[in-house]
Amino acid sequence: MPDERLAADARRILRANDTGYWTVPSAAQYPHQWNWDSAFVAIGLATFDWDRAAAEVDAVLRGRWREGMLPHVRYDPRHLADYFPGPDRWPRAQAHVADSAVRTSGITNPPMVVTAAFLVGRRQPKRERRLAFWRRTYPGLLGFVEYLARRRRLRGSPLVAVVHPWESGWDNSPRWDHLRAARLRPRRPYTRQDARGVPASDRPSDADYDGYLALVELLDDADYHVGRYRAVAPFCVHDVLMDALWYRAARDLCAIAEALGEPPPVSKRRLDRFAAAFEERHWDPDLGLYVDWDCAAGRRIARPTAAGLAALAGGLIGPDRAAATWERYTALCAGAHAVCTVPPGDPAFDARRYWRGPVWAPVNWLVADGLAAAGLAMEAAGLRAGTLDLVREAGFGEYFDPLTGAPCGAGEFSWTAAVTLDLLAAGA
Ligand code: 2M8
Repeated sequence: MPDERLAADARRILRANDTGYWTVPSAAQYPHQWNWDSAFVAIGLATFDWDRAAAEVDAVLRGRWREGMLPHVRYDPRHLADYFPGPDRWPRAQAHVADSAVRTSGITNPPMVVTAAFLVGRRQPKRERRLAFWRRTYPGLLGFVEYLARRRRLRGSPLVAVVHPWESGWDNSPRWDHLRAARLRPRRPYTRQDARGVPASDRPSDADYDGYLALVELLDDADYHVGRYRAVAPFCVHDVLMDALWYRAARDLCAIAEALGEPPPVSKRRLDRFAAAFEERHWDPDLGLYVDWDCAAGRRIARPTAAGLAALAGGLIGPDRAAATWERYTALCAGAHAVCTVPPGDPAFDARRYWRGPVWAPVNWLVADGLAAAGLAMEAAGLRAGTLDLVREAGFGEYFDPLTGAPCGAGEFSWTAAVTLDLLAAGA
């Protein structure tokens, strides 16, 4: 398929998924606004409709909590019956939302929206318009970066405490299998709705959902106070990708501040301290990969997944380590489409089950971005071209089977379309 046709299809999908207020990930499967989906969407929209891209960032900021958190879901009141869980599962969360007319979830997502705001701004050729966009979004972006640094901080570490698998965005990744093993059950009964349009075998298991809903209750009981939640909950992690994207967000925020003539919001000392803690907690010398840290058990989660590679996008992993982890991980995934979120030889690998193996376009975008920043230009170009080939062949699936390249999950998916547009615009 020629590039112009592919770009036209991607633009059509983003238009079709535009509610007029924000872009839904997929009208059928996810009818609300998702924080980090909208960040990728804004990057894609900026390639053809800058105003609409800027509005997407504004819409994420409108879900802001008084303490600065940007929630992972902002609900569309017209579609409450079409997605589970709705705002009624996060009752205490609603009092935290700065705008009392807005309904949100009670957890967050990796701060990609800060990076998206920076990249979208940079695409605006008119200096005044660019600065006006950054000027109006800066307080919300700063509030979010500081929320993660201050309210999600555990004693003795500058890294971010992640309190729910949905916050990571990698819901049922084997990285979080210790939650399943804890066999939590929610008090309130519930009915899943997520397998109405896609095969149940592609989705997280019922045991996973029990854990997700039980954590939601524990968070709500604690009124979203991490210290109180931690005292009773078995799930609290330093997610390698959340931490890497926090560091990236902090640096991108500093660049925005500089353009605005504001003092640096995060000092070099803080950044260096964060990077040192990242290296100490996330580097697994035995695996030769970056992995996650279980704060409850006080140990590394030694599972090989692509999260450690996507973390290259943070810009806090040196070029030698970047090259070595890329080589190591691609060797584990030889013969499969890049980048498998779990290597095919891993006992937890499942070619279609969501975050347990499949290829995801935004993950590829992050890995390629990180490879390029680490000086691995050829590898980055190869991955970008391979991602476009996959979409050309399979269409705009939510994600892809890494063994066959077949699309999985929902179709006409926004972040796949957005990443495609950005890769095409970059001349991949
Ligand atoms: C998936 O997560 C939601 C819960 O937040 C779900 O399964 O219902 C994940 O793939 C997540 O990363 C993504 O942001 C969201 C919307 O695309 O769907």
